[in-house]
Amino acid sequence: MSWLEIGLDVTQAADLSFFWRADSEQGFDVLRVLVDGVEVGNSLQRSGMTPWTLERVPLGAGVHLVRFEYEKDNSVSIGGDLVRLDDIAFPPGTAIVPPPVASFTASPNPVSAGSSVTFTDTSTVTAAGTTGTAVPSYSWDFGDGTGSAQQHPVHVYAAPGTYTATLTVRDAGG
Ligand SMILES: [Ca+2]
Repeated sequence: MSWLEIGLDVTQAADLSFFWRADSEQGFDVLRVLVDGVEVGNSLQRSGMTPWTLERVPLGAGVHLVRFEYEKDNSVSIGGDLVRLDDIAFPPGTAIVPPPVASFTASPNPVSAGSSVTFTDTSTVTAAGTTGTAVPSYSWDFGDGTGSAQQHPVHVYAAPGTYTATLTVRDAGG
């Protein structure tokens, strides 16, 4: 699957517009458009051999994650077996949301095996969305084979050792 994601901070509700042109077999390879993780329009119509087609997607004011994804069926290949996108236009006054910068603290550190460590998220999220995939989400890897999706998790290391914890933050910016 190929995809393109754009985080948008929309100040005034208006349409996102874009042109697409499919060059593939009808109904097998489709272009999906998702706003905040929710599919919009009819992906089955964005398929087959088509001319350039203008499509508009209404966006409300606020932070949104727009995702274009192209799912290919590799068993059949017709034409270029691709879809093209062009002239993606945002509502006036829209800003692109920059990617978050992940950071955290761990306390206490070091800690005795069997005692709890509090991880505190200190990441920079420029513009937080309030719906679906635009909402910041957190993925922790504690380095001992376990993880968490909480923003500020508490973890207990069972065995002594040195562990490297990593945090991945996702939001409308990437
Ligand atoms: Ca195909």
